[in-house]
Amino acid sequence: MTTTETALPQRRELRTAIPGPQSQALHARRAASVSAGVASTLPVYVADAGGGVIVDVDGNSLIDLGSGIAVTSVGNRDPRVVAAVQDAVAHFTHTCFMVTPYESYVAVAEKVNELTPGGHTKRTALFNSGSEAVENAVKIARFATGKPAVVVFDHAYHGRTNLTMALTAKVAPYKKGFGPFAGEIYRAPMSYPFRDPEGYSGKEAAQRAISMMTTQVGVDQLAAVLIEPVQGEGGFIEPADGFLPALSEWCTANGVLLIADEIQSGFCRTGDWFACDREGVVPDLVTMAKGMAGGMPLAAVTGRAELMDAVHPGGLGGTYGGNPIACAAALATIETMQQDNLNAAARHIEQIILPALREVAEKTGRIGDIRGRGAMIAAEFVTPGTKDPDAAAAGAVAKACHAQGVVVLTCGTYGNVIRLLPPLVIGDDLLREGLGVLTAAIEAL
Ligand code: PLZ
Repeated sequence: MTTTETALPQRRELRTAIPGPQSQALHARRAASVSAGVASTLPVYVADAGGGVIVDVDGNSLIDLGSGIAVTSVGNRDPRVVAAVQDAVAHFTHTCFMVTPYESYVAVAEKVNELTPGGHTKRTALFNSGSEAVENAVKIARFATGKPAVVVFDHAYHGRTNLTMALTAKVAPYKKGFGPFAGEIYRAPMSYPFRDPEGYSGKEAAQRAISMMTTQVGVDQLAAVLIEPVQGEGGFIEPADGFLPALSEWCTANGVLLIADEIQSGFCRTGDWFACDREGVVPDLVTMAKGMAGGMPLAAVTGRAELMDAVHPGGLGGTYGGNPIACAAALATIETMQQDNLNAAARHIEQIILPALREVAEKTGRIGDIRGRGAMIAAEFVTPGTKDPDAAAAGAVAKACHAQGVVVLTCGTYGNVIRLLPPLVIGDDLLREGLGVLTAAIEAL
C-alpha cells in the first residue's frame, strides 16, 4: 500500500449512526437544491476516501465494496494518479483536442490500442462518459457498415442518454416516462445460465440469439451486435462458456460488427484487462470508461482502424472528450495497474469472496446463484427452494450492511442481486471484515 493510502487508516469505524448528523444536515440542504431525480444509495457525505475506505463528514470510516460503481479500481487518490493529475492541471486544464491537440490524448489512444483484445491495427476516440462512448460506437458501426439496426440483449445496461436508454433493457428507473426512444434497436435473449434450461450450453444460447437476429432483423439490416461480456447493472450475468465465441464467429461470417461494452468489466476488474480476453474473443469495437482513469471522467471507443477511420474528419468529437487532466489520470492509472499487477489482485479478491459467499449460501438457502469473476462477483437472492427472485432480501441485506458501515450495491433486472466491486487495492483483512458483515446480514434475514 502506498503512502497517501496509508495516511488514511484502513479500518471500519462508526462514530455515529449511519447517516450521522452532519450527513443528515447536508441531505436536507441537498433536498432543497438538488433534483430529486438524482438519488443516492447511501447518503453519507464523503470527506475522504482511499484504499478500501470511505470517510464521511461525521468521521465514520466505511468499507468500500462498490468503488463508486467499478470506477476506483486503483483506489481513491493513489499517489501516482494524484501526482499525474496535479502535474497536468498545473500546465493547462483544457484546450479542446478538436482545436489544439496535446500528447496525453495520443498516449492514451496508444495505450488502449495495445491493451484491448486483438493484435490488429486499431484507432481510438475519447469521450466523457460510458453512455457517450456507447453512442459513438453505434454511430461508427452504422457509418462503417451503412446499416441501421443494432441488436442488444435482455438485462443489458448501456446508459441513460436517449440512444443508450433504448439499448438498456430495464425500464425502471432508467427509462420510465422518458420515451420515445431511438429506433432500429432489437433485443435478443441473453445466455443466463442460472435461468436458462438446465444444461443449456453457450452454443445453444448463441444459436437462440442468432435465430432471433436472422428471423426478426436480417443481416442485411444489422450493423452491430452490442454486448457486455459480463453484464453489469443487469445482475453480473456471465454467459455460458462458448456463447461469446459463437456470437463473434457468426458476426464475422455475416458482416455484422461485434461491439463489446467493457465499461464495467474492463481494466482488470474481472482479473483480465478485458472480460473478452478469457475466451479470446476479439470484438470489432470496444467501449470503456469507469476504471480506466482512476475516477476522472474519461471514456473510449477503440476499434479496427478501417472502421474508426471510415468516419469523415469532424464526424466524431465533443468539447471535453479526452480532457487533458483525465488523460493524465488514465495514463497513471493504467501504469499503476501494470506495476501493481491488479489483474492478479482481482483474482486474489475472487479467492476471498467466493468461499465466503458459498458458505453462507449453503447455510441459509437464500442465494440461488453466485457468479462473476475477479473483483466483480454477485449473489442472486431467491425464495429458498425456488428460483423466484427475492428483491426484498437483497434490499434488506444491503440496508443492514450500510447501517454497519459497509458499502454494497444491488443490481439485477429483478433487483435481487448484491454485487461486490471492491477497489482492487483493498487489503485482505478489510475485505474479510466487510464480507463478515455481509454474511452476518444474510444469516440474520
Ligand atoms: N455500459 C456496461 O456499466 C454504467 C450506471 C449507474 P456512464 N453503469 C453504471 C447508473 O445508474 O447510472 C455503464 C455500464 C455499462 C455503459 C454504462 C454507462 O456509463 O458513464 O454512466 O454513462
